Amino acid sequence: MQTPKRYLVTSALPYANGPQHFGHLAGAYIPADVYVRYLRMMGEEVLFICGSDEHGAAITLQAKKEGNSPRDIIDKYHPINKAAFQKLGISFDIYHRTSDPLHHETSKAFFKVLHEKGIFVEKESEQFYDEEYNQFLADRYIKGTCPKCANENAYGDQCEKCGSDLSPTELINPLSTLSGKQPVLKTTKHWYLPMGKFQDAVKKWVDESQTSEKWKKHVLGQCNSWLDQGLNDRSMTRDLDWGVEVPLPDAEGKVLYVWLDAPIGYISATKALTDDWATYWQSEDTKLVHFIGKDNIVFHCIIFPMLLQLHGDYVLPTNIPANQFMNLEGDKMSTSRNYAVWLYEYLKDFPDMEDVLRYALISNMPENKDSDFSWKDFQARNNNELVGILGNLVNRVLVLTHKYFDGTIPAISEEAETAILQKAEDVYDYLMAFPHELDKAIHHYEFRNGLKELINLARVGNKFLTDLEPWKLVKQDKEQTAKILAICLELIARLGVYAEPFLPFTATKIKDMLNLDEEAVQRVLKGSFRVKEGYEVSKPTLLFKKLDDKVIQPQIDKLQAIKDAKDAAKKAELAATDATYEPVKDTISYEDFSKLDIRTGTILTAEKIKKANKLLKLTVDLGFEVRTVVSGIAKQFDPEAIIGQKVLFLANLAPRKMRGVESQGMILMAASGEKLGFVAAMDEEMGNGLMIS
Ligand code: B3M
Ligand code: ZN
Repeated sequence: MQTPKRYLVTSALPYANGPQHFGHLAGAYIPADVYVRYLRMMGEEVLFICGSDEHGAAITLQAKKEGNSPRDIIDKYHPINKAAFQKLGISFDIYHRTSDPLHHETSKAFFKVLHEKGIFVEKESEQFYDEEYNQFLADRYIKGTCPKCANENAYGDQCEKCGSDLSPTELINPLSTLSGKQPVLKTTKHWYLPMGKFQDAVKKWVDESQTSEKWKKHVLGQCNSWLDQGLNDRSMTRDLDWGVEVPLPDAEGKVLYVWLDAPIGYISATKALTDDWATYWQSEDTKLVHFIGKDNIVFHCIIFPMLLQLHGDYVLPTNIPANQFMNLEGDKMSTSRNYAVWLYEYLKDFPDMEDVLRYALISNMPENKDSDFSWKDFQARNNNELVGILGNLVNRVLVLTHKYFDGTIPAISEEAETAILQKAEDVYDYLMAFPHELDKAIHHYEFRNGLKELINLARVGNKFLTDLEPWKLVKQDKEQTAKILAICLELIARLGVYAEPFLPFTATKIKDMLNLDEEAVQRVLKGSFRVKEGYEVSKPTLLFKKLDDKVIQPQIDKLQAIKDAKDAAKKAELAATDATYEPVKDTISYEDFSKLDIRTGTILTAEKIKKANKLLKLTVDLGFEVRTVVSGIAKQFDPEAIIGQKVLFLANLAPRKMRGVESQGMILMAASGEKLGFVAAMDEEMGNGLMIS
């Protein structure tokens, strides 16, 4: 795309079925907010759209759990989430709701256009039905064992353990979550999107998108893997009594699939915000960017774009910079186990510390791989970086300006000016380069790096002060001291301005203390802000305060208690099973062990071997070479599912022929009876060919 005329930025619409936690915030809301605030600051035209996703089984299941109606649920959680986002400075232009009549109208009209174009395929099929509750079961109402990874808690549409996309009939031992009983199959009619038919156009768009703005590797990887496997028909309607009614005469009791109506929610929210919505959604020079978590990639990168293409008159996203997941104290966040830090809790326990959370989450944002939030890291970042570097610099400079000059910079002679400017060269170099580096980081969706640039600027300021020691110099040369402080004030002004996207509350405080008005802010942005004689600053108030263990430890303890409960439950479960373990083999010497050449590797390709139902033929990248092996894992793993899997590989096992294929080594597996698992607790980035010793 040429330079865009306007930006349309969306954050995933959270289900209004519960409160939001740190993981959500770091995934789709903070990054979008940093991006949008930066664009606004640079004078771009931008709309920032979000709202509650109020349909789907996520809502009805929660209603059942709380013994309330779906309406009660959404009316309870919508305001909670809206308020938490607002408190944390997430600057949506609108936080809409998909239960709004305008959204229902918009979604119905969208569906109708596609229906009239003859895009959907009507199909009768057998679907699970709960005879006790007299209702068809939406995918999420069915649980069972995943056919790909044997996870016993897979849902009818997806296994959250291995990420496989499933259909309910694929589940082994499916059970209704309503009655807990085995459901029966019954015929029903639905409208399907034949995605296979339209996938080439999506593929073309995905490929071409990369020439204007490369997508993140993990996003593109997921898209290509979906497209390479070939897309299946996907039903766009559901048998459910909660959602947007299907606008057709023969569709009573049916609603639109939630993943059809939810993304249309971005459009209806824009409509609710402005009459000018079509300019945003239907002009080529709009840059549309969706911020989401990685579990939403397929919907935003394939299905919704396909629907938009088929509708025919909408812009498609330029980028979908999905984030990965954020863990918590080394463990996966989990709503069902209550293992998370909820935003409303944080806001209560840490009043007036919104920016500290933003800082900690951005510093640790899972931009390209999963990350981990820990309270110790939170504390350290607050104490060492916000208090120790940023707050310290601002405070020192303002205190000194008041102490020596009553808060007003005096006149400075030319010699004094030149003398200090020579010493400040590094500072100026950094000041000049900084806006470009920041701009690059933001436009590449590298918010962690952007924030690093900001804090480095404060580091440079601190070093400048420490090197030049104005508190000593002041006794001999007041003019030079004034110039040092003037330079520091210029630096702080930049911090105040450019902190806005990241730390909006702090940015305002700094700007207020420096008495920077809008016109001065503009000069800072143009790089032409200079502190001259008569420049006046207010008395400083502390920007951040130290957090001590007394405040942090209870948070750690709270999470530890949840972990302990989980471990205890696991132990009890193990004790209750009659699992037997192989006895430990005879002791060997280190020399014996060292004969094994075990390497790290990655599975490159996998295919079934004809007429051998247990065997897969694999190739494994060992870094220094690629090996072919035959492995007896076909019953447990689908070939497509294990491509890219990290493995440990016995590289010096004598080759042998199996079914006509020479097997050149062995993949190490953990085994218990028929159950098999890969043994490779390796970092994503760990290379191939490393020796295990
Ligand atoms: N509500 C899923 C989620 O919260 C879904 C996002 C909709 S975005 C259009 O993860
Ligand atoms: Zn699975």
